[in-house]
Amino acid sequence: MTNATCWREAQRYLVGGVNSPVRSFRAVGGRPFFVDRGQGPTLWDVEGNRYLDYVCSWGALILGHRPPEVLKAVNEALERGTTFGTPTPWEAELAKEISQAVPSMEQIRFVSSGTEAVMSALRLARAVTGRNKILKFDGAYHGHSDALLTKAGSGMATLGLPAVPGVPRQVTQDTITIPFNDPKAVEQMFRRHRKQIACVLVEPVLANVGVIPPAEWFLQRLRALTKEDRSLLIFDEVITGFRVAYGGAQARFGVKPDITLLGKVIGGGFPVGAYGANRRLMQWVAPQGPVYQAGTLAGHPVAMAAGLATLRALRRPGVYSQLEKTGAGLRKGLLRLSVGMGVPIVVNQIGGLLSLFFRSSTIETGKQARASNTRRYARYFRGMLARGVYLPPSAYEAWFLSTAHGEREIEKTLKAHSAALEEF
Ligand code: KE4
Repeated sequence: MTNATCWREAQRYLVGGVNSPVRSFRAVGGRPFFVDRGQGPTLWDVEGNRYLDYVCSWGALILGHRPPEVLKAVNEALERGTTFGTPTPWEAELAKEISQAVPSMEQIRFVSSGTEAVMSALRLARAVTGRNKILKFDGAYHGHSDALLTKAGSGMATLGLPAVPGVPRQVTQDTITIPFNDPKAVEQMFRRHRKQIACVLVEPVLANVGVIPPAEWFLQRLRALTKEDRSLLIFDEVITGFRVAYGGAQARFGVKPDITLLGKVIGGGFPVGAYGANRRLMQWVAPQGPVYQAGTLAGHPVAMAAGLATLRALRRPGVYSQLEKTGAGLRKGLLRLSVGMGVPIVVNQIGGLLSLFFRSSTIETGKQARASNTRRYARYFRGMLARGVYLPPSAYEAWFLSTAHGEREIEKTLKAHSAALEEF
């Protein structure tokens, strides 16, 4: 079995050879490799080639591949069965663990993806407020539900899709998109659409157009404006949740949203999403209330076990300071080497989340990120891959570090970085 034969088969039976567009290498050239297995920070493809993994399943694997405590929990769960379609104790156990870490999530509903969490939360916000307008930010990506497929990040930015056919205008006409970190735009929108906005949906750290942390005032201002306007503030923490701090971005920045969305890390490598809020809001969700939302495998027992084992491992002292130290060390090394070689780059980093842009001035908005040199990123990506370092195959995706990335991995990355830039 070779990467080439796998790719031929994949293209025959799977659209574009992939099950999610951003995996297609379309934006960076070449074709994807096919993974045979992973361990810690490393992937091996079907030909035995080894890669240092900075994608980590798009952020889900914060403990790296096959962490022993997660494997143990999953195997124990499998001894009892796979899925039962009934309540199990583990759903409430994981919900309790999350709620203790993220107190704004008094009550939680598990779903099977981040997209489902987002679309359910929007439905809830519109029901509770009786309003329809959604305010979101240019470059953010909140999954692929119709109302949000306008000026989105991630795969839409990667493939340069400004809008998506098949999404009726009527569905997106109530979605307002403004620049992230832009004080005037936010104030203006709340004036123009006073008492019409159901919710502000924000990635508290933009991570789908590259990584862009919030300006000092940004999240606090959104909180104040939504309170005043009686609209709801929704933090999409599918990426930042349990990544930038154990309590997520809301803990790190001290701003409490009305509704929080989670995914990735809380599933420990299995398909899980979640939305949660205070009891008053969540009581609107069926079967308690009229806002219908459901899912065959929601709260999947094996996924709950994997998520619980992951969060318990993340609770250990020093985990986040280690991620911060590794992330900051990598950023410093990348910048130092690039300056020495006269190749201007920007590296935005927060905790174990970072991205590298080929651009000389700072990047604080989606527009500035999109003005970075993506052709250079594509060449850099190929140069790094040829040296066994697998970066996200898109200039608009984040690099995800895991607790399995240590000194040795940073050294290998910086060595490859130097050699790849030599070729510029
Ligand atoms: P999923 O439906 O892909 O589980 O989650 C959607 C989603 C929601 N909110 C945020 C902030 C997200 O980043 C995502 C999904 N993230 C992308 C990576 N940037 C998923 C990768 C992919 O689409 O294959």
